[in-house]
Amino acid sequence: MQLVGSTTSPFSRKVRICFIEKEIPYSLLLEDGWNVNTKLHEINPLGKIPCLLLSNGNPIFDSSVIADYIDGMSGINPLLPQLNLEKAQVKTFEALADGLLDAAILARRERMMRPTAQQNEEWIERQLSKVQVSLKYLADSIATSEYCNLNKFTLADIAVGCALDWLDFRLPEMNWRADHPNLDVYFSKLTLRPSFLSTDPRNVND
Ligand SMILES: N[C@@H](CCC(=O)N[C@@H](CS)C(=O)NCC(=O)O)C(=O)O
Repeated sequence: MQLVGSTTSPFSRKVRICFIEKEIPYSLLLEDGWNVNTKLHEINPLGKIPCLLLSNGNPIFDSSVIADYIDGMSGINPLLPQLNLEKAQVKTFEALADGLLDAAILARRERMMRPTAQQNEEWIERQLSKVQVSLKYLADSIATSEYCNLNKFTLADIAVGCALDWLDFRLPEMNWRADHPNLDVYFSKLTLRPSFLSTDPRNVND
């Protein structure tokens, strides 16, 4: 099984952490989703990473579907609860973390791709305000808990941890710790997990 992804993509990181937590071997085929010459659309019509290639060559995307699939591959260290409502709550955290990243990435790409005078500041602000509101929602929901859901490590924590760390990595000026010190406490414990340490996007250059 091959995961087409990158070491800096937060969505790729989310599924890599799932593989590690579930102790399932995989190989990472490096691909930059933003490269203009990418051939990604040949395996994922949306042209995005991550994309999981099964042994028969069939693709599975996007990251949320891949994460769910990985969790179902083995009974050890379940990342999604069995109960329908609890599972929906975990997946809502995942959707929030992924959506926060979508907005933050859109804002960053607008800044990166155009000269300052041509950037649409209103668009950037619109995206960044989604990030701010989502961070407040996360801070209020997690409060002083160790995990997002019922004091148990789940996919929700993987998704939220990847999103917070990506903000540190790519948009450090957002400085979410200043507004939400409780998220800092939550995040500091989470990032001590070997699965987070071994997928730190700062450790490689690509
Ligand atoms: N909803 C998708 C988002 C994936 C995504 O946005 N990946 C970025 C890299 S971090 C990408 O490949 N972007 C290329 C593009 O949008 O053209 C998922 O969860 O897998």
